Amino acid sequence: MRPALVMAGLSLCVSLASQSAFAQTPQAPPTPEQREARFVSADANKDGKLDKAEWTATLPERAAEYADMIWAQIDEDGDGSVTKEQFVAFRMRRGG
Ligand SMILES: [Ca+2]
Repeated sequence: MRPALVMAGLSLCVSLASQSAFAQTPQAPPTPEQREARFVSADANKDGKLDKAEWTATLPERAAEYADMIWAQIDEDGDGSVTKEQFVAFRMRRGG
């Protein structure tokens, strides 16, 4: 293998290693604006509310088993959908 290629490979390894270290660094909690952006992107039919199906579609697979429990906390009044204000307030309480 040519030295230049070895150096390129090494720098790629270092770059990947530092990216993975960065990924493990705890992230700052999202800002209210980021929480609102999550709501807007999850609101598939753009009616200004999230229903459980829209919200569940945003969950990682590992969280699906907790969906009912978490949804009950988000949809505090139990009307089957949440407003942006309810969603952001929930995320602020949860810190995520
Ligand atoms: Ca909606």
